[in-house]
Amino acid sequence: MLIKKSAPVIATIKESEVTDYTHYQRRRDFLKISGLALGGAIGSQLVPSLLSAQEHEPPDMPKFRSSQDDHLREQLTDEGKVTSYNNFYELGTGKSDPVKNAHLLKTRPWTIEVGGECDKPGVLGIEDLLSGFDLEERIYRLRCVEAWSMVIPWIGIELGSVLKRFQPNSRAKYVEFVTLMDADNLPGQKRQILDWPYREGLRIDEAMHPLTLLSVGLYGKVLPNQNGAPVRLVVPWKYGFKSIKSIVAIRLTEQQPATSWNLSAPREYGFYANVNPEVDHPRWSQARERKIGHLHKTPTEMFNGYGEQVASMYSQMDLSRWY
Ligand SMILES: Nc1nc2c(c(=O)[nH]1)N[C@H]1C(S)=C(S)[C@@H](COP(=O)(O)O)O[C@H]1N2
Ligand SMILES: [Mo]
Repeated sequence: MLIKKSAPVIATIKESEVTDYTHYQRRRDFLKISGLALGGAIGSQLVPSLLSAQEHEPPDMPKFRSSQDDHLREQLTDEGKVTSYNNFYELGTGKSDPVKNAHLLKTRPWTIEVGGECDKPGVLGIEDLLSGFDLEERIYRLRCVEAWSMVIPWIGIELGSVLKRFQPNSRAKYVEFVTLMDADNLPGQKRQILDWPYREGLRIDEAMHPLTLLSVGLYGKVLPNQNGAPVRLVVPWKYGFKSIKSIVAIRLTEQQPATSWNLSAPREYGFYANVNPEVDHPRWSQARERKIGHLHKTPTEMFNGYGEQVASMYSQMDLSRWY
């Protein structure tokens, strides 16, 4: 009878539409929910409250194409670590602050304003992004400038395919990204930790590179708030601070945009910030990194291991120098 009471919850799961992986995840979610119902013996009262809570939450992750990268899949960082050890200064500077304060980030309604040097500027609603593009899973290494790393199964869309819809013109040499500004709700923005809102940028060829992702999910699910919901950038060959979270604006520009970390400490955080074991941060070495969940440090790879795909973009740069 428990199953019957929970039926409205199951009804949202269209098994024929999801990959094996999301099926597995949703089954786990369903078991969690029915476990809850069992615990609170007054199941009939619990179900309506669960449903009304769901109305205010983002929808389930739509269908996506799974990654075939079995090699990286074997190295995945635990989901619990990916979603509880975070850098998201708007939600606090401690690693466990973002998950604690995640509820303070309001992700609906959500739009991304796309403008600047393009022929078709416009506004992209998060629902259009989720339904109007092919979603795919990409398992990427993420290397933070603080010398730790993770392996994360993102779900997203190539940024280039999104940008093309807005028809960048010939003056578009760079792309600027801006995070939500909401000092009333985001505790970090009440303090002058950074020059808010958080801003990042890429050169246009980096933005159009097929590895560059706009991510809307991870581990088969909608992106958790602490990881930058509802949409964040992922640029796997660059230090993690380039992968800006909770994006509300994208602007195509002729000049290199100012970026938050570069503004706050220009000697420590460059615009390019390509992962480079040979160029140390002024205050620590970048030669090795700590993979979260592993005991020993491992050597850092040039371009975080993506050199084969991206090195040609930097053939004019002296890679022993800092950028
Ligand atoms: N808006 C915003 N984006 C951000 C940050 C931030 O503080 N604010 N931190 C960055 C840093 S330093 C890293 S390492 C990654 C961390 O992403 P994760 O918490 O999903 O692992 O997000 C990046 N994007
Ligand atoms: Mo970082």
